Order: sequence, then C-alpha cells, then structure tokens
Amino acid sequence: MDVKDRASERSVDTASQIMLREAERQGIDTAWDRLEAQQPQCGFGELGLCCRNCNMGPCRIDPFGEGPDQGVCGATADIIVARNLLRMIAAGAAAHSDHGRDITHALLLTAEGKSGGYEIKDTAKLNALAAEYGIDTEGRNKEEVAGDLARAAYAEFGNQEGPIRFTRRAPSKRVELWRKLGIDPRGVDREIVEAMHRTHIGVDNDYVNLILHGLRTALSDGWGGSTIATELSDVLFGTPKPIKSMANLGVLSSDKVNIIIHGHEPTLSEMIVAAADDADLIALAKEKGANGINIAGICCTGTEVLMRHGTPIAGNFLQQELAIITGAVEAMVVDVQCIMPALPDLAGCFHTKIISTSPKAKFPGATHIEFHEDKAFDIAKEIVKAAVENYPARNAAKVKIPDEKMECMVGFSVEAIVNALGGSLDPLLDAIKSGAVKGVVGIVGCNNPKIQHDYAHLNLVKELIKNDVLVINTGCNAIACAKAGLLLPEAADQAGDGLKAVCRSLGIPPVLHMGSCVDISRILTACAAIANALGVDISDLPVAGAAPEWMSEKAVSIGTYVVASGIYTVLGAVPPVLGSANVTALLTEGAEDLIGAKFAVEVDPFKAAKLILDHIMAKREALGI
Ligand code: BF8
Repeated sequence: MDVKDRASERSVDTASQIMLREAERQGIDTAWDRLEAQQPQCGFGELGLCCRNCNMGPCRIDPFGEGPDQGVCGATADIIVARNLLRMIAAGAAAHSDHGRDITHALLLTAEGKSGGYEIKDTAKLNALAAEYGIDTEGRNKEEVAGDLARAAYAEFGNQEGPIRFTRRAPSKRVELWRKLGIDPRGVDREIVEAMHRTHIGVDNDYVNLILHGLRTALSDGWGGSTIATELSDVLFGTPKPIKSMANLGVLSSDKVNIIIHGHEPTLSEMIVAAADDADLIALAKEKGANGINIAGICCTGTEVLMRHGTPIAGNFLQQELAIITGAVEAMVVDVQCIMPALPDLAGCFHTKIISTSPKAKFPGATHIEFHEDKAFDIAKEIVKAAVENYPARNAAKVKIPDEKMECMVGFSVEAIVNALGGSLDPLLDAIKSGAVKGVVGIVGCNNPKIQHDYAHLNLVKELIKNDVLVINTGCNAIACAKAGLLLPEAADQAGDGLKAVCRSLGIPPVLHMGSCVDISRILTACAAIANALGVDISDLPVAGAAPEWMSEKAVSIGTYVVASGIYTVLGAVPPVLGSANVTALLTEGAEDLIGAKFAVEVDPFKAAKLILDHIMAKREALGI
C-alpha cells in the first residue's frame, strides 16, 4: 500500500492525513503503527477472559470450550469478565472524579484567598448550586458561600452513606429505581474502593451483583465526580456561552510560539491561557524572534478553554502525535489523562518540549514543572517562559503545518441552551412533541486507531441530523465535528427539514457542543430537566447516547452511567465482554428490564444510526407523540 493510501485509510481528516504522510516520510511511528505492531492482539484480552487478579494466575478461559473453563480459584468466564469490566468502570470513575476533586480543591483555595490567581467568575451559578446544597447565601459574600460549597462537595467524595447531592436532579422515578436495585450511589470514593474490594480474589463471584455495583460506581462518577467537576469549574471559570473559534492543526502558527495544552483539568489550561497574555512574556517572545504566543488545545483541557475563551483547538486524541510532527510546537504542556507515553520520545525528534505538570502523571523524558493551584499564575508563567525560550530551537526546514482549520461555534452549556431557546426548555419540548425534532442524541468519546479516525464520529452525527435528530456532543466527538464544520449554524443545511427549521429560527447549529468529557454531566442534567418537565423518567424520552470510537476506561464508566440513567447507548467498538455470554446478554438485553435501558454494539455508523432512530421512534410512540 502506498503512503498516500495508508494515511487516508487511517483518518478521514485531511490535516491528519497530511501529517501521517509526513510521519511516514520521516520514518516516525505513531499509534496506528504501534497498533499494527501489536497484531494479532491477545484474543483472551479481547474477550475479557484473562485474569491477573492474584498470583495463582494469570489464568485464562478457553473460549472454544476445549481448554480450562475455570481459573485456579474456580473463577468462571462470567466472574472474570464481570470483574474485569467492573475494574474498568472503577478506573474511569476514579479518573473523572479525581478531576472533580482537584477542581473542588481549587475552589476551596480560592474561597479562602489562598489560590494563586483564580477568582470566582459565576456568582449566579454559585448561588444556584448553594441553594441545591442547602447552603445559606443571605448576607454572605461569594467567598464564604464558595467555601461552604467546596467543603460540601469535598465531603461527598468520602461520604459513607448517600445520597450524592446531584443524583437528586434525576426524576424521582429514576432515584426510586436506583434505590430498589440497591445502586443509589453513596460516596464516590466508597464505590470505587468497594469495586476494588469486590474484584479481589474470592469476594464477589456473582456476575449480576458485580455488574450492579458497576452501575452504582459509574453513577457516582456521572452524577457525582463528573457533575461536581463541571459545576464547580463553571463557578470558578465561568459557565460556557456560545463562542466562535477555530479547529484543526491549521490553528498552529508559523511565526508565533506555539504552546499546546493537552490533558483534562482546566485549573492548568486556564492559567496557561492567562499567562500567554502577559506583556513581559509577549515581549520575550518578540525578543526571541517570534511574532507572539499562540495557545492551542488538544483533547478535553483544550475544550475547556475553547468554550470559555475561544482558544483554538488543534485536534482530538489521535492528533496529539501529529501536532508534534508539524515541527512547529515549542511546548506541549500536559496534566492528566489521555496523554500518550510515546510523546517524549517523539518530541525528541523535534525541538518540542513535553512539559509535565501533575505530581500524579510523570513522563520519563519530559521536563517536569510541577503545577500547584496556590501558585497557579506564577507557575503558568514559568511554563510559558520555558516554551518561549525554546522558540529559537525551531528548525524551519522541519516545519510543516497543514492549512486545514475550520470555524466552529462551541459552548452550549445547559444554561446557554435554555438561553438560546428564549429562557425555557419549552420550545425544544414543543419541537420534539411536534416531530420537527425527533429526538436528542448525545455523541461522545474518544478516537481509537482500530477505527478510521473521525469516520464513525462524523458519519453517525451526519446521519442523525439528516433524520431530524438534534445531536449534543462532548470530548473527541465534539472536536471531530468542529473540524468538519458541523458545529456551525450553517451546518443546518445538512439537517432534515424539521431540525433545519428549528436551527434556523434559533440561529444554532444542529450539533451542540456541550464541552469536555466530564461535561457529559451536562447531558445528564439536560435529560433530567426534560424528563422532569414532561413528568416522565429519563428512560421514557426519545433520547440515546453513542460512543462511536471509544477506547478509554473513562468511556466505559460514561457508557455505564448513561445506561444506568435510563439512556440507550450504542458503542462503536466492542468492549472486552464477549467471553461471557451471560454478561453480554445482561448488558445488551437484560439491562432493559432491570434499568430501562441497554447497550448495543454496532461498528458501522450508518447501522448505528438506524438502531438509534428505531429506538427514538419507539420511545415517541410509547409517549404518544
Ligand atoms: O476525556 S474523549 S480520548 S480526551 S477519554 Fe480522552 Fe476519550 Fe478524548 Fe477527554 Ni474523553
């Protein structure tokens, strides 16, 4: 296969294809090459049938029924698959929730006057959340209220008994069901610890019981850790409003210092954006021969500043290596999550500095400048300065920035959607009832080199809007859509007549960008508000979820809490559960009776769209609309 064909097989994104060809020309390996080198991947692992939970193992179950059907301890395929899945959920829930905890910490420091540069930006939201928590606001300043809110949220991570406050946004029928099933989550940390306990050798050996705890752990993420991350970020950094920006590798500058912020927690990216405006640092950049400082994002931390400041976004997960291969990145500043350990070696082929910042996430070969919220702005300036000082090392002969960039409109928080609708959800409800909008689908999740980059994301979205389904999105799906022009009001031209008319009258895109992956909590909040307005459960709504190119453990937790919240969810990559027919049947069939929603797996985005449309039409019929 020639170089050109291989690049276009790997990605549908032209900028990525250009960089993949460049990588190939320079003999540089990327995630796609490493995936090829892994072939054939472990069949036991793919099916979820290997167990390393104790040192009598590792054990594996023969899926063909010819070898062992139990591990040394007697664990069956059902137990091993369910335990492995629960551990994936726990890891994903831990990642999101620890992010939420760090935001809470930053809010507390700010409230106590000890933070290094943050301020409380959204007092209206602070007061609304205080009311939700029963915190008195009367005659108190915002720091006092924020301090109480942060302490209350902090305490929820370690709650021994529930409920987690934000779970009570869900319709009472849903909460009742969680209670009946024994999965109403208690504290976030408790559920994650219990997941690890249950999956230790010789503890929980009932696959249904294990999966039920998986639902509870995931719920503590979605309605707990992730919602806390979203809501307190809004208090601290501002609730997103629609804003225009640019997306794709073409946002990198040929004559400015390019700093890429990559990772997840806006505590860091907010400050890097602020530090890049510092007059002394801009002067230093000019002294070094650059025409200024250009910040661009990759992944969710990029999304956080994209939607709050209009900072351009350079790409999604699979573009992190490609950005470095442009040869034009002075520093890639990373914190936690979705950062490939391959980056420092790759950066070594260029002048790029990888700057790690979190004590939780060190990368051999990177420069470590540890970030602490109490000295946030000063450390951010130090990081930006390190990038600026690296500009003279840029080798012009190695610079290849693709031209591709696309305008996008982002920042549709729930508050912004309500605002766009004129102050209430009613116009959306009316459009759903009339059939102009058939339903609403949240499309989220990663890239995965097993799937042609962005292909499944874009085709699923296009197919749904064509059929009058409003799409709301986050994370790497949102970035894919931004690059493809789907986050523009003009994209309504690609929608069916009903959705097109609604979008035109409101001046909104047919695909609404709701933020980063923790902001899937905004989707839960929106679904809860719609269900409450209609007096039904979330599982009654003509809504669905999809993760067409997912790969991370966080995505497993997300999919699980979305289903546990009553939302049918279609995955575009097969999760490692097929080794147990019972677990697979529980997730794809039995869950419907248990929790009112289930998973489906469909790798073809056109078939996935059909599944979702059928589901939406069935829900509409049941509602009599
Ligand atoms: O949290 S969608 S690849 S960037 S895990 Fe990661 Fe997946 Fe992207 Fe953000 Ni989410």
